[in-house]
Amino acid sequence: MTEFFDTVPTPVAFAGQLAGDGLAYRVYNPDRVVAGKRMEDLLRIGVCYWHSFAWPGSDIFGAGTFDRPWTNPAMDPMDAARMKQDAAFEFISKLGVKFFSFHDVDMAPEGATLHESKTNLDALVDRAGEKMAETGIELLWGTANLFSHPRYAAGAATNPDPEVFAHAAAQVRHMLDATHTLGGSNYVLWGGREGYETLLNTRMKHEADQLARFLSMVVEYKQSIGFTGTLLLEPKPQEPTKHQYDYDCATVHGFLDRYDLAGEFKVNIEVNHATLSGHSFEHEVAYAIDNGIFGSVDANRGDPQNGWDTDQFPNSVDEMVLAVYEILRSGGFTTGGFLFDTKLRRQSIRRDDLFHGHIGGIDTLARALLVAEKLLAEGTIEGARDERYGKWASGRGAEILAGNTTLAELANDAVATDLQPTPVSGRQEELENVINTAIWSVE
Ligand code: XLS
Ligand code: NI
Ligand code: NI
Repeated sequence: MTEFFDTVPTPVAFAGQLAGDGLAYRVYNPDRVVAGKRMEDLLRIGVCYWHSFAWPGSDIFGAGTFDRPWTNPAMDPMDAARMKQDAAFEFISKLGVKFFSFHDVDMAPEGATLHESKTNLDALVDRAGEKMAETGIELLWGTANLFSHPRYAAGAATNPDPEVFAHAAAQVRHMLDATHTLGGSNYVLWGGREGYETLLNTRMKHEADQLARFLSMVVEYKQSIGFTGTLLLEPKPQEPTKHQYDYDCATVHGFLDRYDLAGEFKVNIEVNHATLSGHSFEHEVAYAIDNGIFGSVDANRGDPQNGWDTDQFPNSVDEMVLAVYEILRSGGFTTGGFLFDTKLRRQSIRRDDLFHGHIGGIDTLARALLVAEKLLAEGTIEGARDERYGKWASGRGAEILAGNTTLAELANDAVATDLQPTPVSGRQEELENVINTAIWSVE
């Protein structure tokens, strides 16, 4: 078979800090043991099919710029899909990572009918299964594209038309089947059109009820086919829709609780979506972990000057390290991983640019992981947190938490003893220096 990435003859390997100009990992060493596990098993890196292979480099002002021959409309769509699949598996193998993710329409062309779309997808999924068996590559998650086609302009599960809801059900059922067949670790639902453009034509409560019905049906179907992967919702505050219902982790968590869906869904947190919602990435990760809904991560970042999803490759250890610290501290991923839902810049038109983007991002995550390991081993951050809340472990603090005292009793005691609490330092600058010292010193 002719190779698409022919300037990269062999898989990218770890070469350490002294690596020359060629494609090599400087930090990411799959077999290196970190906090008792192999780095590869902790990071669980995945490549996304859509931005890396299906997207031609177009934007809202201009056409595709990338060298992706299978996007040529003159090609037979199934031949094009097979060519794209060959390039995708070649890339993932040469990058030397374990996982990938795809939407139905990334892998196979939509047919004129749902039946034809299903036949197309089944053929490509079978072929993907063979390639996975040959290469050892695994599916991190599958998902259905419920946002590109004009039928979904007013939403999928939250569409005012139940026929659109049913169409979405057909796509999700099929992609759940495909994900199950391929042994996927998770199934993702990102509600890009589940929201509104204007309240003038929108019944929010009605749409929330519809969404909850849809998700309940997904749970029921998942159980009926024996799929044991994790169902994930991917929060995002807006874009493409003005307001999206899955705004952030806390909003999703409240929704799941309200509709008795807690325990059935976790979250797939995207760095860029976290910052779009006005939070830091580590805030979203810490919130999800604290509330038992942490699932997986889309590692792509935004640009602080832009208010949209630029989907850039992670390249700042500073931005990733506190989130990676929380993930490691809580025991790491179970079924999740770090998916590169990343886009090249539109001018990055060389075929090997896709390697440079991923390698830099993976090295950044690997380094953040080493820093997190060091911080955990040192224990300074956890020690400072323990000390700060230490008074809750006994005496008055423990009594309050155990529910053994009333507001009046506390008040009486405070007055009688003339309580004069002594302010203590939050030590923020000192702790920030602890993080930087670890970033600068880790090897
Ligand atoms: C878009 C989302 C999307 C999901 C998968 O902003 O990140 O790519 O991850 O549908
Ligand atoms: Ni994403
Ligand atoms: Ni995104």
